[in-house]
Amino acid sequence: LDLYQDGTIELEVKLTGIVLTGAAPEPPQGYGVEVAPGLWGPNHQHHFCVRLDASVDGIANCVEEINSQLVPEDELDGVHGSAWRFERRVLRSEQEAQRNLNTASARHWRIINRTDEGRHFLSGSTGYRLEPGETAPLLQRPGSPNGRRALFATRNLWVTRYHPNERFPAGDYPNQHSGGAGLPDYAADDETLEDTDLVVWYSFGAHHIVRPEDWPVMPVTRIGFRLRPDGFFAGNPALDLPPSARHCHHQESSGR
Ligand SMILES: [Cu+2]
Repeated sequence: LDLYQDGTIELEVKLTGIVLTGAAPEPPQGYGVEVAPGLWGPNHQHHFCVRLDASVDGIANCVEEINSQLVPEDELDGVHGSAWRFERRVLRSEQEAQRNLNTASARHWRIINRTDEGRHFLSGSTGYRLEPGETAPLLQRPGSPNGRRALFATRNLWVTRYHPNERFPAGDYPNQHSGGAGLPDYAADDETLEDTDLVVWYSFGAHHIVRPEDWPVMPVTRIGFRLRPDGFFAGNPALDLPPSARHCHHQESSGR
């Protein structure tokens, strides 16, 4: 986890280690890749879910979704066809706040404080943007044991009302329930999510079709996401930083 001088918070998951292998003269077609003579690495995925106990300017928060679209042709004033606009929509309840990425509309989310307690520098509400990174869809049959237990990974974004005992996206005992524990259970009562104490859950995954280069030990693959100030500061917060210590030293030693 890194906090940068422009207010960006980045979570980086780094995957490395030794891939599991099987021994066969040839890997089964489509299920794996040969990594060394007679040795193959099977297809697999790595799924993560991060619990973000959000507080933007206090606990009265909302999460909104932002989608961008081309302006319909019949609304166009100009002739260039390049006009596009975004729409923001507050996710109002726990059932509504189960969302997936959509690259076609550059979808992302924003944790906001629109109450009077929030600082309002400009016309918008105070906010922090959840900026997705690379991810992979969960490939498990919905009714299968894994599919029922890993329901958290079927949505990139979940938002739930804060409850101190709701801490684990796959439930307290991920491998020992028959399905539906964790996030689906937390969201089942469909509590409202407007201007209240929220928990934002972000699920993302790494899709691993093994490469020969992942053998005998895998170089690091990175996945993750960023939280970036979006209406949180009145301008670029990195403009008034003091000069670096190295720069100061140089000025002193050169007598300037
Ligand atoms: Cu892997």
